[in-house]
Parts: sequence; structure tokens; C-alpha cells
Amino acid sequence: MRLALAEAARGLGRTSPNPPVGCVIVQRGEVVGCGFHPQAGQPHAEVFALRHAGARARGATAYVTLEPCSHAGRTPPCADALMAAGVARVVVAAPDPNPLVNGQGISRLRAAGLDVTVGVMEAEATRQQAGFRSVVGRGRPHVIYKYAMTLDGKVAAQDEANGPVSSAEARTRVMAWRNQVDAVAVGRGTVLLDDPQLTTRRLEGGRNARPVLFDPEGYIGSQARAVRVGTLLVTRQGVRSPLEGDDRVTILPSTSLQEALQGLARHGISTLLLEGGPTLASAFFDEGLIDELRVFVAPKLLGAGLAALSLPVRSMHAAAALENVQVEQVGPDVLITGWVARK
Ligand code: AOF
Ligand code: ZN
Repeated sequence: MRLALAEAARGLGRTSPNPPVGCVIVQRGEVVGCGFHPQAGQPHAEVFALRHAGARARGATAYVTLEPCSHAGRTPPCADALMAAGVARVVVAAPDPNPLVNGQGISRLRAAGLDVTVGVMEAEATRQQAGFRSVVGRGRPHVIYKYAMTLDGKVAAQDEANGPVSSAEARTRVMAWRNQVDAVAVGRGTVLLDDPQLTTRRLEGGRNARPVLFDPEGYIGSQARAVRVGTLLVTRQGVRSPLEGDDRVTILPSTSLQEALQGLARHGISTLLLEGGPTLASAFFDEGLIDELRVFVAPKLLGAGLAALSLPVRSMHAAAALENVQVEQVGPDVLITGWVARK
């Protein structure tokens, strides 16, 4: 299953609105086939793995990171493909929450006499499928807030003559993340101050996520570097933007962040990497719209400066907490990741 999850990861950022899924077929302790879902409209992971395995799939065990589908969507049902290939046993990491599947893939396999095990590495799989699960369950993307701060919690100096807080190694890691999400979001302040490109340059085989610019009052113009083909612009309902009529840009007028996120999901955004700044991120956090944090802590002190988040929390027992925390050193910086615990 670990191998199947690694296979699935190859599709991250490319499969929406579908989930990333991986499949590994094992015959007498030997891997005879593996595959992943590369893109919506393309065959599912199981199909690639079965093609790879050929006749060796007969009597084999298939490890799949998501319940094999039972419906004919853009592609025929994977449960039937596994049965037709003579697979004897199927190990599933997590059930498919899609109402068209939702247990029916598993029951179809069992009814045909296959041995089915469910729940192997389920936590890892559901985290990997967070974007898909968020859109199916809540109608909005999974939101990751990424920032880099000093040891005293500042993301920018007071004089606004801003060099980066984090190291080159940390910034390379961010490009790898951009390659694995559907969209990268920033607020108007960041666009006007830093004019970021939001690309995955310096990453071999990388592709750019779609930029999402939150610009409620319509300040951002066509010269901003993050404005390119595929850019999504969120404005306040009724506000005119200089980007109206720019055929590279889709404008989403919204009355709230929640509504904006729902609009993004309708445009095929299942995972959103929020890159700041603090005003936008604090508004997201306040409304419970941040699901995951990825924070670089740089070994520097700034004194005065801009805080990463300003939250209306006054006492320790009310502090927002993280779950599934992981810590890693990246160059000179410390990377802390975790999921925002829901109270
Ligand atoms: C699988 N294996 O690799 C994936 C699955 O329109 P379709 O035919 O591509 O079906 C999309 C749905 O299939 C998607 O919403 C999810 O429920 C499931 N994705 N299932 O067995 C896969 N990607
Ligand atoms: Zn399928």
C-alpha cells in the first residue's frame, strides 16, 4: 500500500475533480503491475496496473488507495476490470465517498467472490485524497496555508523592504508543493507588494498551478506577474476590476470567502495552497477555512514586523491546535506541518 500511495502521488495536482489514486498488483510476493490515475478523463489507476500486469494478474492481490469504482463515468467500472482479470484479493486503503460508488465497489467485488480488505493505511490515503474528499463532502477545496516566519513569529519586516524570510532550500520546497496542488492563492497586498510569479520554476517536470488572486476592491491590473492564462480573480460582488475583459482571467464575484471557495471548486480546484499575506490568511482562519498549515521557521529575529496570523484568541485553552504534526529541517529552516484540529 505504501508503494500504491507513492504511485498515487505522481498524479497529485493533475487529477481534479478526480482523486489521486494508485494501484499495485502483487503475485506471489512480487510486484507485477503498478499504475496511477494521471488525469480526469484518463483511465483509472487499476486499469494501468492491470495492463502492466497482463496475465500475471490472475490470482494476484491488488492494492488500491481508493475503493475501486462500480460506476461507468468517463471510464468503465474498475471493480469489473479487476474481476475480469481474475484478481483474487483486493486490499483497499479507503472507501470512495462519491455517492455513485460509496461502498458499492467493495460489495460488487465481494459478491463476485473476491477477498476484500478495507482500511489499510487509511489515514495516509484520506490525507492524500483531502482535496477530493473536501469537494465531495463540503463543496470547497482543501486549503493549506503556507508561510515562513522568523523565530519571533514575523513574516515581514516593518519597513516593508522585504527580502524573503526563508532559505533558498525552503523556497524550492514550496515550488514542489505548487506542483502538487490545483491552485495557489494570494491576496491583493502580496500581489501589489511582492509581485510574485507563483510558478514552479527551478523544478524539473513541474507544471504551474493556477493562480488565484483575492482582490475584493479590484486593484490588480494586467501587468501583475501572477496574471496569466488560467488566473482566477476573486472580487467582491459589484466591484469592477481592471482585469474585466482580459481573456486570460476568469473573474469570480463573491459575497464571502466561503462562497469564493465554492466557486473555485466549481472551476475544478480541489486543493488550494494559500501563500498569504497575513490579512487574507487571518480572514480564512477566522472562518474555519484553513485545513492544514505548512510553516517554515527561519533562525532569525526581526523584532517589529508583520505577524503571520492575527487571531482573536486570548487564552491558552482557546488556542488553535494542530494534529498529525511533523517536523523536518529544510536547509537552515525548520518546517512544521500539521492539520488544524476541529473543535
Ligand atoms: C477508481 N480508481 O483511479 C480513480 C477513481 O469520471 P470517471 O470515470 O473518471 O470517474 C471518476 C470517479 O471515479 C471519481 O469521482 C471517484 O469517485 C472515482 N475515482 N476510482 O477506482 C481511480 N481516480
Ligand atoms: Zn475506477
